[in-house]
Amino acid sequence: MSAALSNNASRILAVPTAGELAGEKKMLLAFWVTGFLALAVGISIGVLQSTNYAGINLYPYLQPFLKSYYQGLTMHGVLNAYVFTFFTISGWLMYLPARELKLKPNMGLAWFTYALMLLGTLMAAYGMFDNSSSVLYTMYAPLKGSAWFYLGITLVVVASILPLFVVLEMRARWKKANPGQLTPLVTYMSATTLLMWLLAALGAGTEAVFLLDPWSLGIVHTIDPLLARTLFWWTGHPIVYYWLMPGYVSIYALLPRQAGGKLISDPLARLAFLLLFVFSLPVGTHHQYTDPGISPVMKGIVTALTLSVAIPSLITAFTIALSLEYGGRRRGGKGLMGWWTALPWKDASVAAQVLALVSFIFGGAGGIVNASWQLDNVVHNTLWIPAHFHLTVGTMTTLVFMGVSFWLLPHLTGRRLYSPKLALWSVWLWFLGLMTWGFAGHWAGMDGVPRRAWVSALPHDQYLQLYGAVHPALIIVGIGGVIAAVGAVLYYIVFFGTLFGQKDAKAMVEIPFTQYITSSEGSVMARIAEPLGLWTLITFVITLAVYIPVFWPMLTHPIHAPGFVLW
Ligand code: HAS
Ligand code: CU
Repeated sequence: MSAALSNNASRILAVPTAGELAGEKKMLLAFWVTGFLALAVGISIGVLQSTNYAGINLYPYLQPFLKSYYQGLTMHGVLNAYVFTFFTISGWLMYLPARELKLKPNMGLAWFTYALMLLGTLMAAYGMFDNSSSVLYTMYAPLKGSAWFYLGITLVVVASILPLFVVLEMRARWKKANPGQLTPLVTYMSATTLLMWLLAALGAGTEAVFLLDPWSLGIVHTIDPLLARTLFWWTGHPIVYYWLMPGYVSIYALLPRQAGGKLISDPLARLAFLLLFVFSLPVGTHHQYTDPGISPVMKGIVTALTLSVAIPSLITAFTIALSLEYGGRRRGGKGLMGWWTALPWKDASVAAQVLALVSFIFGGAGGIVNASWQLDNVVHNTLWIPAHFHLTVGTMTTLVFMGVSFWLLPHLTGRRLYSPKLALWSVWLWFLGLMTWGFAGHWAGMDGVPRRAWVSALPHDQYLQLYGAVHPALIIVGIGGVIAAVGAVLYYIVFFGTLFGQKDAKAMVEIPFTQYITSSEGSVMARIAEPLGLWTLITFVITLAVYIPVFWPMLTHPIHAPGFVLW
């Protein structure tokens, strides 16, 4: 009887064979290598932007590859913020649940996602490299790019939704074989992230399919800039949590074990993810506090809602600080802060993730300033904003993923990590570079230095006349960028050194899934958080309740603007 049951269970489950496991590893490797290659190009261009602010104009030396600062900035934003994140996150959120549930994912769909994303990336890259689409990564109409660019981005976004179906299908299979049980934590986190992203992508998806694509193809001749921007920010805010939450997956579910301890509470982790899901969606218009055409009442409501979205990150700060303290004390740390120094700082993977958390304290604090409508008026469209996001997506996504790659690449390839020492150096330099950049960028922003400005192209006396008073801050911005770039060079030496390095049987490290001090067994919170379909519906209704009053005046008073090509 029990043999029959277990046969039945394993038939429902479709447990992967060793060969199939190797195939899954290949799939994730393809996603990560492609994502990190895009990041390498993006980072190289980033250095030029930092030196631009320091007053050094390197663009004339880069003809014919880069025509302008704006072309470079578009590539930097698209490659880092979209291509790098979409590839790495898609692979990561399919592979980890598969390993946690010990199930075979739908590999056909996984590879189709990869192929579609690659096709979209190549199309968008063509539109950027031929300098037809220097519209920056926010794609604000009526700046007009080429159809290659918009159609490419459309495909990339569509592809990024598909991993959701891979994860939901595995979850359903697992639930069928384990009736009444709660979804295991990593799968829960992955599914919430991807469901959030499904709702989030509706905004930019609608903008692309109904506004940008037909306009760039010449099917329609004008565009509504306000409607386009508002649809963009429907997605453009929650996308930052789509970047954050996969990093949090590692921070909650893996880092505590890597640090020698356990996660303090599984139900709290679920609560944090659930709140991120619900609160991320309705607040996109906080990027439009200075836009006309949106009522001040809605801006006030969105301010309050945006401050709420900080709550799950504050929960994370305390839960993770305690989990790290537990790990540090188990490793012999004594006294008030002895646990901190007792953490395994020589392990580059741990160091990267803990340093990312440290910088996120400042990134998050800046976010709370931005969220506050009146304060945002001081910093909006200044260098403060890039400083904010380099201390968030530049760390909580990028630095965490760099840290993850130090165990993941050996795990996927069976090769030894190339030079753990260099890995540690790369992490510290990236951290120091971004912290320096972040500090100086916030400073310059408060003094009114605009973001997205080719300031180094000004005649030098004019540059000094305009920005001389903040020149020290701008020079530090340049230095920060260069330090981070040196860190990146070391990182890629380790990255490729590992990919082409020595095979090592011991390098097949296991995934460091953590244990919990408080598990979700018997937790009312975990039960409430479990029905993801219901939570998706609730989130969608709340989002519509906030957005219908925002869109209504735009739809009843449309704007018809012709396109501009300013470069
Ligand atoms: Fe943001 C603009 C508000 C978080 C990214 N944001 C941006 C842009 C990007 C971005 C890319 O309300 C620019 C878009 C553009 O190009 O125009 N942001 C927030 C708020 C948060 C926030 C309230 N942002 C992020 C994250 C991002 C990101 C995360 C990427 C991943 N942001 C805004 C607003 C704007 C904005 C406005 C528009 C501004 C404008 O004028 O255009 C919150 O989610 C932040 C909450 C975070 C915290 C920090 C918690 C700390 C933790 C670390 C704990 C440390 C430990 C280590 C455990 C409250 C979790 C132990 C250490 C010990 C010492 C013990
Ligand atoms: Cu936002």
